Amino acid sequence: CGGENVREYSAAMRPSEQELAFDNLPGFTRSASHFDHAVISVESRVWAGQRGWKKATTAHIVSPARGANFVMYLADMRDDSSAEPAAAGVERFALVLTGEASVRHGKKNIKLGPNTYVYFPPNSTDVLSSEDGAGLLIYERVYAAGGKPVFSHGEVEESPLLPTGPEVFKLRKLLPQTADYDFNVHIMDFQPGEYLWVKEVHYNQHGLLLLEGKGIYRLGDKWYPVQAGDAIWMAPYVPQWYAALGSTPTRYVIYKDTTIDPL
Ligand code: UGY
Ligand code: MN
Repeated sequence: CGGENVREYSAAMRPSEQELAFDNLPGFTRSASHFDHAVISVESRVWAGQRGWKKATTAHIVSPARGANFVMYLADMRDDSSAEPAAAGVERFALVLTGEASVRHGKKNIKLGPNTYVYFPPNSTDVLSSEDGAGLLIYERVYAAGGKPVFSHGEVEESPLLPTGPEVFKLRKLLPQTADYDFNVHIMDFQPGEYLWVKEVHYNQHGLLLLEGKGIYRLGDKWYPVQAGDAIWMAPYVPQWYAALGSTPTRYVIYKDTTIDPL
């Protein structure tokens, strides 16, 4: 035996030498879709053009097509791209993930670098653009609160930390907590080993993007390993719980509808 006919089966003994990675397994994905939740992991993004977005593509993650009262999508703005205002009656929130965007608001030209956000109230005519490209997370919903929400923008890190009762995670809310707003956007930070104290079940809906770190998300009776870049849809009343794992902190951004009487 031996010579040219030697045939070794090293995949079982030395998988890394064969570039065998769990992520590259053909057809394998952690993405999952159920009536009350979905995991849309990084490898499942589908980019397409969208009306109103010039020199940009978008990847939708959540929309009313799955029963949500909002849309959540990523926008990949290339050089000299722009976004027309949202449709009449629709409010829009954008978090800058990468690059730089700008907003012309009245006479002001506002620059928005990574980790900044902007909120456009319904019927805003402000145009969002990018000279050199930007990656954005966008939430939109048909405004339903009957108040007077106003244009705002800011830096995530400058938003104050809020009390969280028995919870250990750090919490920021990027929109004012008044009845003028029908949703808020929370930024939540966990150290490795920290987890949600409340095993939450609530009427509110969520659209979540994991920005940093990794851990386990429990949704209904399923347990999902998740990492930075993954997104999650949570329908009303889905049991939800998270534990941050690994050696680096978790940060996620999460949409939560508010102030509407559930009846
Ligand atoms: O505010 C919330 O409902 C939030 N703590 N939920 C979550 O992180 N799944
Ligand atoms: Mn929740």
